[in-house]
Amino acid sequence: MRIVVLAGGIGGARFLRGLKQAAPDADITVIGNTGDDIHLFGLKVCPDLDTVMYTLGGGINEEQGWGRSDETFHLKEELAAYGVGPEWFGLGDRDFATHIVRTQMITAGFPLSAVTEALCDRWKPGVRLLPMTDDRVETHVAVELDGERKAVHFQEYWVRLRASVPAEAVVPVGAEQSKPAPGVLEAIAEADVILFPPSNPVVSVGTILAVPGIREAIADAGVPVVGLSPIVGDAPVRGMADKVLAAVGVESTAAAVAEHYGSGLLDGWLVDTVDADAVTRVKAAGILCRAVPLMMTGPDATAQMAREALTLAEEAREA
Ligand code: FO1
Repeated sequence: MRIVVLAGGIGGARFLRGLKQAAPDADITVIGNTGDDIHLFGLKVCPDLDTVMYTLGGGINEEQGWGRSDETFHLKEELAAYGVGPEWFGLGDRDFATHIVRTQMITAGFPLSAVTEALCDRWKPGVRLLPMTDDRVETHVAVELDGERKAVHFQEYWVRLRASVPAEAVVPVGAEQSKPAPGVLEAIAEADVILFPPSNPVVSVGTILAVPGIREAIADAGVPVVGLSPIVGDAPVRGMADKVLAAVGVESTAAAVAEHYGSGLLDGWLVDTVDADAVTRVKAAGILCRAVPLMMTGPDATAQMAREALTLAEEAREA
């Protein structure tokens, strides 16, 4: 079975670990969000691609869900000693190696998709990891700071500001001019099922869908598209999805996110058991829906979620 997954960072990566356990023989292609990418210290950092690669490759810092395990921060300390910032983004020594290799290859003229493939040669994530595009797309957030309205890079909003101020707007800068990376549209066209994991619907899945051609390819793929709600009990399971959902006028509920994606895209939607009352509303939007446990409390729980998603996809295929 060929499965395509649109993944952001921590939630998407953890879901993928469960999907691999639930469907060990499946051929999984991950279309990774690159809107979180940031250029720091002359290096290109790709948080969501790295989180998928490290999580599935066994190098992730499990508690954090990002960055490398067994990290040290000597480079970060030395940079700070020189007064070279920013200090608010925690790049570890091991992680720096990934960004140096990536930047070296990009400077040599390799596209991000080729770079990602090369990095995955080491990590062997057991999925094909494609960036959504090889073009530069960076999500910026419009905020009101000290009485003035400004746009800050997503990472500054997320990490330095901890999403403590309302997001007035979320803009994937460069998305309109970007094109799907090699292999993305082909993977979607050849997929037997397409999954939206519990990633941020605005800055992760939403950003991937903002690359011209990807949303249309998924809508026209003619195979089941099933998503899992990142919102449980009217709150994001992790992160601050509610802050960016507000920016796009979507209430922070499991049903509202399904409606936001729409029946033109989604055939099925899983909500957590605490949101069982949302099932009727989601079905009324023309999307199959089931309430199952959605807390990724461990590999087995996550694998069960993935099985539920694949089951719902088969029901949608028959419907
Ligand atoms: N998240 C934080 O909350 N604090 C950090 O200092 C931080 C550093 C960081 C470094 C590399 C990397 O790949 C991810 C990092 N993240 C950090 C997480 C990152 O902001 C998020 O994983 C994604 O951008 C959103 O999914």
